[in-house]
Amino acid sequence: MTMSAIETFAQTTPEGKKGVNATGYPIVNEPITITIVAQHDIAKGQKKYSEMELFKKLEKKTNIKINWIEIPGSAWAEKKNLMFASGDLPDAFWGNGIDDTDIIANMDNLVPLNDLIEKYGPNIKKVFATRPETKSVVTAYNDNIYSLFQVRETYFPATRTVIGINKRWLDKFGLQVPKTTDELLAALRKFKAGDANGNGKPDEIPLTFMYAMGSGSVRNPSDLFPPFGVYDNTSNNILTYHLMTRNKQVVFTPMDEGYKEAMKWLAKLYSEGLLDKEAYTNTSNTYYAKTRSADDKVGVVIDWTINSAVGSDREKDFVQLPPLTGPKGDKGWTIVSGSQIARNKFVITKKNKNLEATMRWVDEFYSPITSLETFCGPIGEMYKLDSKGIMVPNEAPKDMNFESWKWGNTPADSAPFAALKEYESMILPTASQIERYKAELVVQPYLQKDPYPNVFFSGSDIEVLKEIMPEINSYVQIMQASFVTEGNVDSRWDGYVQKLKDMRLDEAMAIFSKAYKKYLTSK
Ligand SMILES: [Ca+2]
Repeated sequence: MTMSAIETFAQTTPEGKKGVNATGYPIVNEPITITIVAQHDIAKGQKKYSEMELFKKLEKKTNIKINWIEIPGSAWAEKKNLMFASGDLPDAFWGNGIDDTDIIANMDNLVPLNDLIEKYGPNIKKVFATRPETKSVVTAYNDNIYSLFQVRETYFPATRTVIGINKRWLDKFGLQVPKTTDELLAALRKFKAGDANGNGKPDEIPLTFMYAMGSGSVRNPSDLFPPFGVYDNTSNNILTYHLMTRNKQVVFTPMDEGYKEAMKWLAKLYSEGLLDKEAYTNTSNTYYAKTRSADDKVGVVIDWTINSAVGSDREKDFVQLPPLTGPKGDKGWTIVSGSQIARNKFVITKKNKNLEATMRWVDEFYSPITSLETFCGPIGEMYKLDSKGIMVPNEAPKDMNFESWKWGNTPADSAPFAALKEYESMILPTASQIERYKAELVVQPYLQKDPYPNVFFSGSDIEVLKEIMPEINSYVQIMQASFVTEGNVDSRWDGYVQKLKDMRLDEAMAIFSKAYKKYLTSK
């Protein structure tokens, strides 16, 4: 921590909560200052939080001035730890820098927010009522709420992948867009055997993907598994990869019968030369060299959008593959649990002498219009209101796309807010939101019903999961590649399951089930 930051902390807000209005504006009659620490990397051309119009508007309305201390990601861990260790704390933390472990380790320094929300959080309470899962997500295992949440639903997908299929190739062989796994298999066989790109060489790659965890999982084959009854989520918290629920029971997908069937199906594709030989070793360089090749080499691609897979020039040659029906009639699309609802976006410390005013201030971010301005961009600079009062996006300045423009004008994903689905009538989407949204509409009727939720583990449970799960996850990853590329899934399956048990999977599953039951009762 720098000296200046410590000095800033020393000038804490004035004592006394007289003059806090329970409703209406301003929130306080006499201006007050609240010190907030945030992790914030500021790219060239972007603004500090202290310079953003959004916060300035709020200061005028509420009479609450924010003394922002913005710390870059590179210095964050050290400075944050020092603040907690020394007790030299701000009034609140904002954004993405606080995680469950920080909260568990520092509960004594944090203010439980339950009563404050009840009395001074009318907007938050409204979101709790319409989205009960938001309350579950922020409720710790001791029933206290230590942090506030974020909801990203307005033009934001609940899914990770879009699958695209080469329409020129389908047309060449007189094929319809496949609706079942069998029809897809038949199409891939045609692609391979029939010189689909017409160059006289057997250079077609009927299906390709790039297997990765976390944010890289947008190019995974996971959405080819729901036809076999499994939803394999590898997108968020490394401790809860591969979990789904079925009939209120937690399932570890890589041990499920459906996953085994999916492995056998992919192994068949691989053995027939229909799957990219490098599907499990591709890097983004090798992947995009194939998908964006001018030689028209690939039949089926997996990515965030078709455009991101094949590029703007070839996008028109591809159409989206709808959810396929599997051999037993199963059909679905994986929901990425935790990408739409997240916790730990705002935390109040025991140093705060203006609890009521602080809660009223942050509650403002959960009003519909402030939520949209926080998530999408402020009215005035980035959006204008049309004659019906609908937010319409302005053109981004030259040499800047709308996304990077947004990051310079609003905290967006690093903020507490609730941009709900139903607010889509209040705002028009941007061009890239429209593309992703259209793809989402195709899979929406078939979305996974009960993904494993974003549960709150206790500190000791997190420690156990950290011991067990990363190792299991790497074993599963290696074995998926092995099952698909080497086959013999049936004969090797029992040994694989036994090995997972030897790696203490049952112990982890007991923790997952306990946390899930707790989550269901807090809902
Ligand atoms: Ca060819």
